[in-house]
Amino acid sequence: MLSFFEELKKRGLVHQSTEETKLAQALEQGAIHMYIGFDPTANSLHVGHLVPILLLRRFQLAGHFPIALVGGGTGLIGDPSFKDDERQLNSLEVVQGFVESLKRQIARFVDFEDHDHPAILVDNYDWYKDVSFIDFLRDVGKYFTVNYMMSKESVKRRMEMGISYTEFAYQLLQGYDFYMLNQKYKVTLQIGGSDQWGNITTGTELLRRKADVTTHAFTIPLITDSTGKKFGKSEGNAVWLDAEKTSSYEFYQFWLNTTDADAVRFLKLFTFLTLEKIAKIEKEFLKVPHKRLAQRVLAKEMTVLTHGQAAYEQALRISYFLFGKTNLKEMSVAEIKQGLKDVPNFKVSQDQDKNIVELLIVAGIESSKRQAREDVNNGAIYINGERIQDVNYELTNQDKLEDEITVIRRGKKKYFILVY
Ligand code: 383
Repeated sequence: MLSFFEELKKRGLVHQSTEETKLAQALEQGAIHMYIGFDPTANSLHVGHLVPILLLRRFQLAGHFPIALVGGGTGLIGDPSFKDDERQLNSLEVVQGFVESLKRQIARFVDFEDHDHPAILVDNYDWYKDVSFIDFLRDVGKYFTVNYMMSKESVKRRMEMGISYTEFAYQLLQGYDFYMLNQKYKVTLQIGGSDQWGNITTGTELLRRKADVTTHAFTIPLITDSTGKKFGKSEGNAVWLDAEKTSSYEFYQFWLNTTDADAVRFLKLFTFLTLEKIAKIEKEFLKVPHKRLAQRVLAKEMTVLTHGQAAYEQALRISYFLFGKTNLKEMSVAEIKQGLKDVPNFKVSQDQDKNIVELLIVAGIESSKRQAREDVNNGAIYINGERIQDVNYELTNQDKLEDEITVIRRGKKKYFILVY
């Protein structure tokens, strides 16, 4: 049997670490407290946060005590790590709003109510709101030279462009958090993405210098796709965990679109399927890659984890519908809208002539009457999934789904929506 740490390594979850034998030993010797931090920079986390969030869960399942830290304090400052520009400061109210959203999201993945191994949620604003500047400089700042702070890769790249004193000081805050959590909960391990190595080691250093304790740390590799691009964007947009920002259908599609070269690696990084199970899936997948078994399993696991079983089934239904396999009548308008988010919409006015040929023209679906008639005659036009071959057809209220829209399809895949 693989040890827990060996398994994490095999899954590709470990990049840099403090002395590995000591870290592996600490994990074998008994339950430890570990933490990962998330700054409230938006009202939702995104797929780039998933590996760390799921790591909290992995530690919990392995019998350790995970702590999710939400940076209500650090979110007021702004982490400069590998950021090209200085951050815009958000107001306290805005940051606190983000904190609440993040807490709710994290609770979906990590169990704060578990009897034996409850996870813990902390907000570093709880200690920063009362720390005085004088005390902080004396109790924390004194342990570090500016030279040490400037030597971090994450800060160095900002030296030419300029970095405010505020953001420069950020690493001391993250360092102090590790110290605080060690004092409060005996936290001995901090994890983060590889962008966090500098901030994390400021913490292990502070603990060594100020409290004479040895603590551990490791980072997760930066996840890139097989072309070397940073993971987590779909057509240039972030893929959010909040279904209001990225619908569960889009979320499902994002995973389904994983390339063959990435799919198995992503199963190891993101899902809770055992490595044995993943090896079996890989074998099947490699025999018939075009069936996309690995992508389908990945999309299912991730959608169920993030949005639940019902949302996954809905996403499947929407996909089938787009491939012409689900009857439109079995779908709600909300579902249709998710599936057809990017198709052209046309607002039909009250006094619009409702003849099919006329409508095809005004809605910009057809460019000429001749073409419109020809397509109708040839059976290329569908209204709400039903072929209409009569050029004299008049749309009525019966063609409105939930009194709101009509779906027009031309040919196999071209969709349009009429809105009333
Ligand atoms: C704040 C206070 C701490 C410890 C950590 C923090 C947050 C940290 C940070 N993390 C990123 C974020 O908040 O900025 N300074 O968006 C991301 N993390 C994790 C992981 C990651 C990092 O939340 O690499 C991706 O998700 O570390 O970019 O005491």
